[in-house]
Amino acid sequence: GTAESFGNQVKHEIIGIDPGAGIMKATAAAIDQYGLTDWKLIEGSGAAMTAMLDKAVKAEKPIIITGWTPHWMFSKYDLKYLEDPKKVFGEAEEIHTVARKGLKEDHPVAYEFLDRFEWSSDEMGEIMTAIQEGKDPADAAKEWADSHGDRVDTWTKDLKPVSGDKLKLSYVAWDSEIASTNLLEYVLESKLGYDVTALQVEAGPMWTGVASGDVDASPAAWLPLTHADYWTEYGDKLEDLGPNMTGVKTGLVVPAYVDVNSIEDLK
Ligand code: PBE
Repeated sequence: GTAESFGNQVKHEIIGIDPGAGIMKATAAAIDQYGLTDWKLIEGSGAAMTAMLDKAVKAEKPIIITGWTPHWMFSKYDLKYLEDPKKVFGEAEEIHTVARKGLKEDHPVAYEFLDRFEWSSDEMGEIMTAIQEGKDPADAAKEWADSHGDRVDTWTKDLKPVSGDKLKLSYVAWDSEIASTNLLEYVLESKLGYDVTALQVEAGPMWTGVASGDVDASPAAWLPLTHADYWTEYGDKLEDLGPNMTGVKTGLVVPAYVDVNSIEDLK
């Protein structure tokens, strides 16, 4: 049938990203729960995955990837999520900001800003698209912040800038998190007077850094499902500042021209 030939065409390979990403665990669970015994999940990186997607779409070839929203790939290409009737990829996912314990006492201004910070996937999409089109991430974040002063004001209103206090953020090189972290870094530095280091790390170290107190905060905690394992292990060793974005999503994604609509069809 259609799905069988699709599987053969893509060699039963799902193009994944970095092994620490929650979406990799969810995909392994999907392979298990939908009985996709022929299928393999290929490890790589967000950048390698989008490069392969770009190549496939340009050639109108079949491909299946681990995808998420917000991501610029959905505005650049005509893509669809495969239906997930077993809800292996969860529902009502959110991105939370997490902070180390004691941040509120040590850096109350940064804490208050990070606690207030929330935005929409469309807003993040504007920064992501600018970066994807070749802009340096720091410049893209600066231009967005400078042209959305009203939004920045709602997060920084009445906060008194500090003078050069050091602050450490951590994030993973996922396109969504590159956008959010660069925005936080710019606002913390240009509006609130901090000297920020943004450490690019793997997903595990991102969580352990905040839990151990080596890192002050991260805007990249996908909950409740995507980072559930990390949350179980580190949730009580850090502070959850709540969602900075709601309505986000992860799943298996194919180009719209692929004739498969549900994960169940991959069997
Ligand atoms: N992602 C993007 C991450 C969270 C942010 C969906 C690739 C993950 O799977 O852990």
